[in-house]
Amino acid sequence: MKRDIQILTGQVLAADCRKTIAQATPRELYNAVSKAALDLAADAWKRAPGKRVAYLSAEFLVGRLVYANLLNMGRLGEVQQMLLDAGVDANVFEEIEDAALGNGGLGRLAACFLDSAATQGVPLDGYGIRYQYGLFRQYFEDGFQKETADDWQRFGDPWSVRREEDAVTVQFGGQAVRAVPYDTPVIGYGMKTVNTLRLWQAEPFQAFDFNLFNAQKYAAAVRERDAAEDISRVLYPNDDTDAGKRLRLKQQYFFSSASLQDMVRAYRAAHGGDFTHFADAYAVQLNDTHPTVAIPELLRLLVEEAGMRFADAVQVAHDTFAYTNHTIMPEALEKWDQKLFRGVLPRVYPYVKKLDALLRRTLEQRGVPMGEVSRYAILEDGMVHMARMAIFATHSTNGVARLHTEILKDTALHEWYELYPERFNNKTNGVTQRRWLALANPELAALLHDAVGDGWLTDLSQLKRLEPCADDPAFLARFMDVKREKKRQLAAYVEKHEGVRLHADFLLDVQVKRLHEYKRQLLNAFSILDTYYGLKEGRISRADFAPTVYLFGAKAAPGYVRAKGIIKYINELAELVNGDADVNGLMQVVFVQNYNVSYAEKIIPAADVSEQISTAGTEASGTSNMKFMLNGAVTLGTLDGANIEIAEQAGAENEYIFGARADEIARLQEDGYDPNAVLAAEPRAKRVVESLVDGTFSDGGTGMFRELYASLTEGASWHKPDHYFLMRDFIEYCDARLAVNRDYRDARAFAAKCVRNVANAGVFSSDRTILEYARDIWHV
Ligand code: NBY
Repeated sequence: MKRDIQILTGQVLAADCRKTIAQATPRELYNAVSKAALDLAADAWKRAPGKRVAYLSAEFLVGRLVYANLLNMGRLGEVQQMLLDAGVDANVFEEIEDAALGNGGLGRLAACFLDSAATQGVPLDGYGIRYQYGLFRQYFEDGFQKETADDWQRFGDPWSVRREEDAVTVQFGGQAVRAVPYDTPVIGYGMKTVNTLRLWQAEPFQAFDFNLFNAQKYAAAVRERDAAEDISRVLYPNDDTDAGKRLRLKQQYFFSSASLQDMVRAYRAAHGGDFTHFADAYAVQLNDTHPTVAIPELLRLLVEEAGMRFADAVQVAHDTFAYTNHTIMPEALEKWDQKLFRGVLPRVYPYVKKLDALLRRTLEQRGVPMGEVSRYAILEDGMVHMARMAIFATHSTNGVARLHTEILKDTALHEWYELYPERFNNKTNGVTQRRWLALANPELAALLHDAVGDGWLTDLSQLKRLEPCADDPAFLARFMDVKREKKRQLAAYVEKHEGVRLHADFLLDVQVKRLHEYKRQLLNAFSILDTYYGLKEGRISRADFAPTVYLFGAKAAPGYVRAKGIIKYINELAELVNGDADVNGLMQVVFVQNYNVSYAEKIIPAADVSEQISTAGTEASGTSNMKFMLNGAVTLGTLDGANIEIAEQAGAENEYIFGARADEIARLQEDGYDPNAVLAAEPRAKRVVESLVDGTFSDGGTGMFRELYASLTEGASWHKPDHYFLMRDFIEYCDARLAVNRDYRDARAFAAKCVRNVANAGVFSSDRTILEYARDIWHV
């Protein structure tokens, strides 16, 4: 019998705060609705027998849970009606903070995987860290990024349950801390499966030292507590390289060890002390190298606590673990100073040494020449090489898009591919259509409902049936109505949050993602400036130009000075363009603050053009590209990451592809590339690049723009000039952008392209991805 969530909510509110739904504050309502829903999910939240997958990830960028969970439970409509009846705005929960326990694509992918596994009935649990503070909140002051702490639990955390009884001890050298799990149900669509996201919180054994307290040594009295709590205090805000910080290594070991102890304990309870069949009970996926220390930790547990021989333990680890690589950037391949590693993890280090020795013996047996060994060794030049350990000690290494996996095999990890070709495989990323279509774009979902039914909610390939609608004028008219409505909603949201009135009737061109040189937001800005000059000077016809909003959203890692310089530059550009009455009817540049999952849910459905302009060969996959496609935007992009597969699925005629391909970039890197030759030959390129230093814009005296200029024209000790080939692609990019603009004026033909994108987005569901992992890697 279906229980009434309204009655339950009313009961919780009455008990907790003696209020009715109409009287409750947003936070009280949020807690009551969440508690009521959690209660309704309780019966389904049981552990099924059989093999389970543990997805180990330092990041889960889940965003706001309440609407997504209600949607999957089939309760969203009911709750919206309940709020309406009580005279409460259905968007009341937009005040609730996102759970931003991740940086970007890698963390969001983990969250999409949780949703897909639960929906597809794959027995997968997420394991990670319950950071007290998630990714910093961003605001702009005079166009510069500023950061503040993200206290995401400010309104409570009603979706998690503290499991005191499952706490474990994690030992670092002389320090022991308690790892206490907080479990959040992961509710599959239709609620047939409810999996678990288990996040560990670090706590002391003793809240404070009473003797020190009595001696009035207050700081010393809480030192142990602070040192323990520091471990899960805050998410590191870098989305590329590890800073090599001691606390970061402690975080990695903290959740890896706690998670494995959890599995070992459950295995022992179910199967006794013989761990030879551990891999039949658990598959453990390592989300990048961040949890790789789990490998020597399992070896340690098997040898020291289960009495296994080292060689047998290695076999168990090999069968249990699999590794996903998310980057080919050589500087991003994680390594730790050996001394630091040994100092922090003295109990684990011996097992790393044994693995390294085993690797060296294996290389010798396989006839790898002595001179080559240093390219493979786990312990080499004073460092512990995590990716090498992850490839050597697991049965699977996968990339996240076809091109990315090919680059891993051909170059980045070529030597490993030669040694273990059978271990390498591709799993192209995906996104969950529940959050990114049904929830974010109910208007488009309703249109799809009428056209092809609702089967796409759990089988996205059914969108293919939409293809004929691209030729149906009535359908296209409705599609355009939806876009208009989503732009109107976005404009209202942007006005509220940025105080800027966005032109809702303009073409909407969007680049949202972390701020990185390789993602080339600066190229986008240069092209906007070139368009601005073109319009002002008559090179581009005003009469033919479709008015355009250029929207950016991006956080820069707080220590990434160049990325922060690019943010300032774009904000300066926005001031120039938006302040010029001469172009106000044609262009608007908006950089929204604090771009996050919830903002993405507003922006992506409204977009016409998806900017995916990374230097070919640098973006492993991308996932926002898939979210835009699913919501009917065309891709303006390079042949990089999953863009290639997107263009292949939708047909290249429905995207705007430009620029050097990965093979050309590789050739230029080999044979030499001279951006200054482009600048000399192409006045338009020269002019926009010079804007960094000729007084067009001000960096407030920080020298940031001059440094950016130098990075393009001179390079630095660690890289050549224009490392990401902006000048190589500049004119082609501007041309492609103008082509989009021209095509947009035929609204119906453009809408048809958009609809063909939706119709062919089926393979980019994370349901497809997760089922491939389950079949090929986890065998569940
Ligand atoms: O992973 C991203 C890739 O750039 C993107 O192309 C891909 O689609 C996505 C999912 O596969 N990588 C990413 O987001 N990486 C990080 O966020 C990250 C975070 C921390 C660290 C390194 C990378 N770290 O070393 O601490």
